[in-house]
Amino acid sequence: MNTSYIDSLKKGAAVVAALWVSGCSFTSTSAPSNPAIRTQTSDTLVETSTDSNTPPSVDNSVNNIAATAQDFQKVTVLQGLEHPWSMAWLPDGDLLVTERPGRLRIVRNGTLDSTPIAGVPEVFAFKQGGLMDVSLHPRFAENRLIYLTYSHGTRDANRTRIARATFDGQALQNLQVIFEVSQAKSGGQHFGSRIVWLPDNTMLVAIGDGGNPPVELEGDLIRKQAQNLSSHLGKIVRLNDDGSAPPDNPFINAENADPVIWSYGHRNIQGLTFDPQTNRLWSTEHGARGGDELNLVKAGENYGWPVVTHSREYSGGEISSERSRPGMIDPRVVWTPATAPSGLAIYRGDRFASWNGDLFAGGLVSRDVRHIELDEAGNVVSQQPIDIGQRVRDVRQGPDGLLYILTDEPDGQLIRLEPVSG
Ligand SMILES: [Ca+2]
Repeated sequence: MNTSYIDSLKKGAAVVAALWVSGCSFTSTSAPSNPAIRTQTSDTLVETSTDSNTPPSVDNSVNNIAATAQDFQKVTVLQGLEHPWSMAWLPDGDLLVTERPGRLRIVRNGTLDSTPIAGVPEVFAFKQGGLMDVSLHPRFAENRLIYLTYSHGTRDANRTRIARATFDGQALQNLQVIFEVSQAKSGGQHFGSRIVWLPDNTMLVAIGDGGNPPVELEGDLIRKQAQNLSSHLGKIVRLNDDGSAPPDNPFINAENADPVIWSYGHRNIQGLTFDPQTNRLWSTEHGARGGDELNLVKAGENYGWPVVTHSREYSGGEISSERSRPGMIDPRVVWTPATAPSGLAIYRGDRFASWNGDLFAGGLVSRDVRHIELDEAGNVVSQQPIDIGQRVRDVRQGPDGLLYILTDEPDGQLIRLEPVSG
């Protein structure tokens, strides 16, 4: 990161309006580390999402622990974004933001350009679907490649796609679809589709299970595809940058398994982040009614859905009587009631020294960001809500070492958390 890069970010910072500022000081208590903390919050949940719920009775052993005191303020950087979904910084400090209805916006020198970027593919914008993730190729400075995920098709037949294009600073050129989910589905639920790059320049992309009952595929509930290794539904897939399967994928030689599959048994991952310092991949996944999960994801593993789950049907009935099973990986955190987690960042920086190595998970229904403190071994030792008061769709660490938040609203905001020196 060079000096001019930081300078341009600071220039952007100078024009923002601080709509509200609220310092927050965490009190400190202690508790033993626990690899699977089940935390109940006192938040009043507002049911505005298809993935909202009321709490069933689950074994909530509350671990009310606080992180090291860290004063910070929340600054509204921008507003007027229509259901923003994801963001990615360009090397010059400008920021790309997707809007779910199908627009790619750009923030130049701190100001939202009124003209969306041309060349975005036509998207199926319905319910949870539309234009979703945006991500830069790790070697963007050389190849100018940008990756987008989006839903494509109709209400009767749609699927998640990944496309890449070169960005010339004004428009996308040479758009190419490099991947699409193997089977079409109906309805507007559970598309995934976060992108994360690994150090070897392969990409991981989360794909949702296709939807809730009564949505079916091949005569059975579509959610069962999460356990079908020949389907992309309910998986994390690992791809080369051109969409092909890397030869060292876990199921590359398995019979009747799709070679791009990295992990399986996922319902709908909406937060995904890779920590290069520990080589750990973290995900947040929606349950139905309760049972949202934080998972530490490893290649080739089964994360259980819908065979084991803490979640219940929206009607209240059991999805499964099993919460855990040998050979399936238990979540590190279960959120009941659901937070509807979306957006996940591992913080690696020095602007918030006490937050280094911690996770920050947005919540659509909880309208907050959960600060999840990890120990060296990756065990969750505490979590604290940072109230945002709006549906949180994405959380990212900016190149300036600050945390940025997108809110999923018709007039969505870009919010920044900044440290306040005591
Ligand atoms: Ca699970």
